[in-house]
Amino acid sequence: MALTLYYHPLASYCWQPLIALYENGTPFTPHIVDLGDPASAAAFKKVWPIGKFPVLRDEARGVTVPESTIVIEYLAQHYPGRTPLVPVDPDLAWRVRLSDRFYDHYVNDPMSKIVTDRIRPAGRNDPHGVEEARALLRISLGMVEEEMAGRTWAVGDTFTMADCAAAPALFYADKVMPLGEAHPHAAAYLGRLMQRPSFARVLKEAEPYFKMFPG
Ligand SMILES: N[C@@H](CCC(=O)N[C@@H](CS)C(=O)NCC(=O)O)C(=O)O
Repeated sequence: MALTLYYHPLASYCWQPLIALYENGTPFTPHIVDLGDPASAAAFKKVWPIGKFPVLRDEARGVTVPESTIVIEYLAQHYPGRTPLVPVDPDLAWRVRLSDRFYDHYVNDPMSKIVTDRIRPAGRNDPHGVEEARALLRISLGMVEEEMAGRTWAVGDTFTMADCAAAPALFYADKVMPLGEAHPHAAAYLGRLMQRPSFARVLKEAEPYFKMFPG
């Protein structure tokens, strides 16, 4: 198979290309990377020395594509399917890219900061950084709540790359800062995302690993 996805089933950023691949039924070889296993980590760093996943390898075109957003852009361009995840309309396209950036930088990143602080070695925690992350996440979730009051999907009328970014970000944000009654529209949006077959499949496949989630 031409496409190989290097990923871990629990990793939030990896869920984005997985959702995209499942949306379009794109065939690929899943390659699970275990960063806790020195051999697996070393082999992965030969593919992408930065050592962060997801990374897509396309043997047919001889390219290695890192970064969740760029993987989805690449798939949309070279392996399009029934769900066009990046709109053709240029104005809709920049809105989708902005929303994708928003969910990555202002929801997923602060959520990840809060989660990864829990697995730092004793005495190496960063309470100030976590406090800043919680403050940013509070603002971002407030913005999502306002936005989703009048929308079904993140941008426009259809499921796009922005929803691929929102799904893992909101799923895990809800674990560290429960959306609860204060964010009914964001919570309803997360519910819609979880019912989407592509994301439901990602969650099902992550189930055996959820016991590894800290907290
Ligand atoms: N900007 C990157 C972020 C990727 C990222 O941070 N991935 C996490 C997993 S969700 C990772 O590789 N963590 C392992 C590490 O940082 O060592 C993207 O969008 O793909």
